[in-house]
Amino acid sequence: MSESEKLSAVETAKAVSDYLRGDIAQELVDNLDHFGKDSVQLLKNHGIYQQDNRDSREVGEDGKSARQHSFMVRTKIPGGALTSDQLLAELDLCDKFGNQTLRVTTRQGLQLHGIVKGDLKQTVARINEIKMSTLAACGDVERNVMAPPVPYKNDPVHTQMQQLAVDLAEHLCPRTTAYHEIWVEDENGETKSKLFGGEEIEPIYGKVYLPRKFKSAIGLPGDNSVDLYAQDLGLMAVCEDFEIVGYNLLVGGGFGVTPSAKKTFVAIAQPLAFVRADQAIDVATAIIKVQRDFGNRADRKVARLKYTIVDMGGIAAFKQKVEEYYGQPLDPPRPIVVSDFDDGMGWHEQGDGLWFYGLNIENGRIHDTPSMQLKTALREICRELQPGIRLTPHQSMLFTDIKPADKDRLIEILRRHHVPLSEEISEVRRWSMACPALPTCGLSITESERALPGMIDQMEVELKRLGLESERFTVRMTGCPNGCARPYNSDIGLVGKAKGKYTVFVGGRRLGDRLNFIFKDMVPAEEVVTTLVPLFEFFKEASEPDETFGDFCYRQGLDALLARAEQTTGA
Ligand code: SRM
Repeated sequence: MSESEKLSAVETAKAVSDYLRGDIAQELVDNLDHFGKDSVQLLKNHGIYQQDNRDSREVGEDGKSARQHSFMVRTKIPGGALTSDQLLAELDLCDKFGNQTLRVTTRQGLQLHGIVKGDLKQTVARINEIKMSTLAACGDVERNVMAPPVPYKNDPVHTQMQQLAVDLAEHLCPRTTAYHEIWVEDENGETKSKLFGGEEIEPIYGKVYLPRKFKSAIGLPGDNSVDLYAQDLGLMAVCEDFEIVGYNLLVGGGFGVTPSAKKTFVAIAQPLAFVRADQAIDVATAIIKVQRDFGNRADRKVARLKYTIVDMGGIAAFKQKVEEYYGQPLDPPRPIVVSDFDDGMGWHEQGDGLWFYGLNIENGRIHDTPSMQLKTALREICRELQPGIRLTPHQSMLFTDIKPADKDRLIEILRRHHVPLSEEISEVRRWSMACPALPTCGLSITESERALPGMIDQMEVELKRLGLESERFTVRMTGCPNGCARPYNSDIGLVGKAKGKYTVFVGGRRLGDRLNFIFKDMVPAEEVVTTLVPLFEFFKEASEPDETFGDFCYRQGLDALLARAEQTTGA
């Protein structure tokens, strides 16, 4: 960083925070319903976001909007694996302290919303009591490490990937004791959790942690459900004789972008090197240390790894620096390409005599409504059948280790609570995702989770009319351009641009290894589906055998798609 560049405010807050302590403990017990500016930033590293319900913002007498603050609490769950008891405890927390909903995130985590400040300590302490953690679920650190959730046991591959997610997450977890002091210790200084150690130093991060968030995922060429190409660091397993021999490392993916700031961009990760399985954690650590030392600490908009790679002169120069930090040259990446995506929905034999069932959860939201009691059904399943739980990177859930004799019972519980079975929902709904957006997200420009289901209803009608209902393509929506539902590599991406208006992207694909492109901008919500219909019709007429919708749009290119749309609408 040049002398003239000033550190960003977040950097200064971290530097003087004494390893993420700041004034959080003092402010936690003051009589305000919110935290001060610096604490709000530091809290993210503790897995906590200060928010307010934007639906109920009131305008005060001074003309300024008055906010009632509450908090989002995110639990980091490597590989999305948890127990029935842990899920039950999170469900209890959402009822006791939250807004009665629990949300499966796009990174296999869980989010509670609507926690008021006075209940934060009890909430976080309880999460630690059940041997989970919110530490580093957000913030300028390694975030939740993803891994394919499907629990196949026929060979060691899936178990090894899950284990690496746990090991990497543990290795890269901040070591500060601030988290425990603030959230977990009781009045006698006793801690209820034994999960994290008590070293005061941060051997990997140092005093100011990373310049920005850092995201890693482990995947397979045959199962890129974790979206390896959207990660700062993707580890693509290379298998021989049904064993993982190593990983192709992909670096510099990232989907955050500010359309008005030309210096920002969306990026698909690029291949860096092949590493043996036993080198993976050390090389990942070297990559993180390079980002720690060379990432931009003056401008957070361009501080992710994708920008560091460009600033360093490209992938070759970056690799050289990683080799220097690792202490050895790295092999070139192996020539493998991604070939599939396993969302795990429906019934599958695990390979050990037991079964798993993948339940699609629309946009990850677990709640009870008058027409569907998903939360109650999950409680009954967890209490009675005690399955293992895996959260998927597609905001859904797998019930694992089900005995053959319990399969009918699981389905009966779901049916009795009117929960749609994965086999009964349309392909377009199954492959859709939306971020929370309004009312909780402070960054959202327009609706997402509350808007997408209605658009999917309309798409279902159109796709059925055209006989395209069995086509598999991803539809991902976000309420702003930050990319939380990974809309930039999907077949169809709908990105909030202004209130009630979306940028429509097409031409990505389920495999996740290609960016889509803008088809139309500033499309009003009510016209999104009608904007897409001419493309569905074109696809129906002119696609090649086995061509996906995204591949078709990509092959045709923007001009042909626009020409077709004009022909149809006369626009
Ligand atoms: Fe995200 C910020 C929700 C996955 C890119 N994201 C936010 C915040 C915390 C808003 C904020 O900063 O105040 C959102 C909280 C809203 C709420 O009410 O819950 C939020 N992001 C989410 C979740 C919950 C969306 C979901 O539907 O599940 C996901 C939580 C995952 C987890 O468990 O950790 C989530 N966010 C993502 C992803 C997808 C991924 O990681 O695979 C991305 C794109 C990939 C990437 O990071 O490049 C993503 N979120 C962002 C960004 C843009 C980052 C950037 O490089 O510019 C922000 C804004 C920021 O960091 O400044 C953001």
